[in-house]
Amino acid sequence: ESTLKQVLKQKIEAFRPRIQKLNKEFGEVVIDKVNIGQAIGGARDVRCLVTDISYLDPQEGIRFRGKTIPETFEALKAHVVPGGEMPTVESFFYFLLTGEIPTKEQAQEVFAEFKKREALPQYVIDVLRAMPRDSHPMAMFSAGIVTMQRESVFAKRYGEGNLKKTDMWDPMYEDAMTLVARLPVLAAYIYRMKYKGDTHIASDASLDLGGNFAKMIGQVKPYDDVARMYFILHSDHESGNVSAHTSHLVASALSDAYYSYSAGINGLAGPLHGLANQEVLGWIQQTMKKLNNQVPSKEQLKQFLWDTLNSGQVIPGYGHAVLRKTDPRYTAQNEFAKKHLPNDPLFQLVNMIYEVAPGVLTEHGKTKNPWPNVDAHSGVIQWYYGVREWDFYTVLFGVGRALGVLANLVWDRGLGYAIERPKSVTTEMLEKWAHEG
Ligand code: FCX
Repeated sequence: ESTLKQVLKQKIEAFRPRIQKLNKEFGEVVIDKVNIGQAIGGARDVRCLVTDISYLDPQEGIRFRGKTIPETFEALKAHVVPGGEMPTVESFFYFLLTGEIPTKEQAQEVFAEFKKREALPQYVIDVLRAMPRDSHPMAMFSAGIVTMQRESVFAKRYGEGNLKKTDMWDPMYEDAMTLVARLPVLAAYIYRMKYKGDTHIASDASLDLGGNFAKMIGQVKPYDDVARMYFILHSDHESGNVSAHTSHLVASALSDAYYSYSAGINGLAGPLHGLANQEVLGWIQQTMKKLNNQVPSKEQLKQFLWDTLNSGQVIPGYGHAVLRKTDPRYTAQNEFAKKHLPNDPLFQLVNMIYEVAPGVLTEHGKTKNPWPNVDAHSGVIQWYYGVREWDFYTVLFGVGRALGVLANLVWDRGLGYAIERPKSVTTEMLEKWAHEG
């Protein structure tokens, strides 16, 4: 049994009494109340989910296991790949799951586990190939994931009829490890099949998850670091976002990781969520096209932003349901780009949008947050390195998001979280309560 699994077992067992005590002794303590606006408005800000993997502060942004993004990178610096600047996804996943920084040996074990599990079954390839080639890569990604459900260790063990609730995290962990290991291979297969003339590059047994992904899609250094950075930055954003929440909700019915994460991917595919990174690039390209590929002036840019808003569209990459400042995931990418592509015209345009859009959105007066989110930046770095098929960008998000979602699902099982079942009311009831004040 791997060290990671042993550490997890001990951590979960030590943690479980905290949840049991809270539930039994303090279950009645009120932590929030809900108003009509929240019932109609997507349960915004209602505190009704629990996770210890990450926490999103409206002002400072995400913390993974208590650490900000710069602190996370700093803590994992022993796991930076030689010659690069980003830590391995393997070491980060260990950290997300356990809250501990792994030793070199522990990270190496994760690496070996992933290698053992990563091969994409032929039947997945057959399913992908049966889909129309112009299917959106997110539809292919989701289908590929759900197709592998037949291999779920959780579903099998549950079906055997003697799986104790306190042991459920174990087969969930097994499925999570297999899925994380296979997702980059699945994503790379889709990429090469759809966009690179159906030519494929074999997985390299010597490369870590990020480096191997870069190689399999046909990229060279420093794109391996771009891949590691992307997967880490997109991993987790607490529990209420659509992809994480969907996965948690589906898993709460004791559906396995394949069903759950495929569902999460379907949510990530929406333009208000993960698809925004593809939309940003589309928007930028459209803007450049109108100007015969010249970088616009600030005045012109302001006009384009207003045109977008006036036509009833959102400015993709700006605004957030929880954040109220610039997303530190945007900042991390911006710093990387400053170092590696300072003179890229699209990068300069992204910076110009950052100077202009918050003012326009503030004047427009609707959004509660005029600042950029993660998606405002991600496409431009991909484009620079030659990954220009922008409908693939959300798949990259999806490979990364699995790290957080699946870590959460393992803990959900470990702590025995209940099937989700919020209560709905009728409009008539709302009107009655509105009338009563
Ligand atoms: N451009 C124009 N209008 C915006 C806007 C934007 N970027 N962001 C919010 N608004 C509008 C909303 O559409 C809403 O208008 P309405 O009252 O007419 O419905 C109003 O401002 C209030 O919305 P707000 O409370 O600020 O934001 P929400 O929590 O409802 O929505 C998202 C949050 C992220 C969905 C919203 O800001 C948006 O649509 N942004 C653009 C798409 C995007 O970038 N999504 C990616 C987010 C993220 F990081 C991710 O999940 O990947």
